[in-house]
Amino acid sequence: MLALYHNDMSLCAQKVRVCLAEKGLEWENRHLVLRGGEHQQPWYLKLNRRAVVPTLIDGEQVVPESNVILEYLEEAFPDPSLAPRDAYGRAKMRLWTKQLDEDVHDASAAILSFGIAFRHQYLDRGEAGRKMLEQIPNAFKRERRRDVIEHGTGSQHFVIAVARMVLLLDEMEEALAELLPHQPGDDVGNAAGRERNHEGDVLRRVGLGRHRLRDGGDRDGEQNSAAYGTECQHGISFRRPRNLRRPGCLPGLIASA
Ligand SMILES: N[C@@H](CCC(=O)N[C@@H](CS)C(=O)NCC(=O)O)C(=O)O
Repeated sequence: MLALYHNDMSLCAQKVRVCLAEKGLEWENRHLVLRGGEHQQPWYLKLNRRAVVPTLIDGEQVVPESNVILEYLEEAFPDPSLAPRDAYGRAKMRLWTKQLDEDVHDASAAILSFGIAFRHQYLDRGEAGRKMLEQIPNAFKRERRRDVIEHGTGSQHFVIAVARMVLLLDEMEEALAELLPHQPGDDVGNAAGRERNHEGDVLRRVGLGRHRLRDGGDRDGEQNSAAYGTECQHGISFRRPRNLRRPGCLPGLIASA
């Protein structure tokens, strides 16, 4: 029987649980408490040297890395298939999963979670939190995390992560739009309205409502202003790499270079 070391809130584990469910596979639940550092224990490092979840166990075989696990499950349990059948379709699929490993998950999604929420758990735990940080095996990840725990939304990594996530959402929207039939009522005006809604959604999702960025009135607003200020302080600016959206969708955060 399959077993999965995972965590309920983990994005990477969710992908695998969805895949297991879609394929109707039984699996043994081996839940790890990340805030308790269970994933950093020596016994788990033998299964997953990067000290992260998920890890799939199939008999004697140990498979870490969520995207690798998904491909493993697809090959080991091909029915029902969840991947495109043709080579080009699979290439396109891998272009999406590759982005997650390159810079979307660790350098962006995790940085947003830590900058807004999880940093408080580390800070509240004092020495124990510092120890957990020091035990992160990957030095790039450790130093990014150290910075975002210390500076929260004011970390330059947080600002970069917001821009990276917006780019991903734009690419997803573009890909999804290609699948949707053209609506008869579509015109430039409607498209602009949808675009504004999309931008508002993105900003709200990362806790950076546009109005808050501008007036910074409440407590969150102050933090958001801090993020904006940091962008200026670090001199980071982003040019939207595509002409899909009008420029300046994230005022202040994404400025033209
Ligand atoms: N590239 C890995 C990333 C796994 C990962 O970072 N998992 C997170 C949860 S989504 C984790 O275990 N975080 C604990 C930590 O970084 O200390 C994968 O796709 O499996």
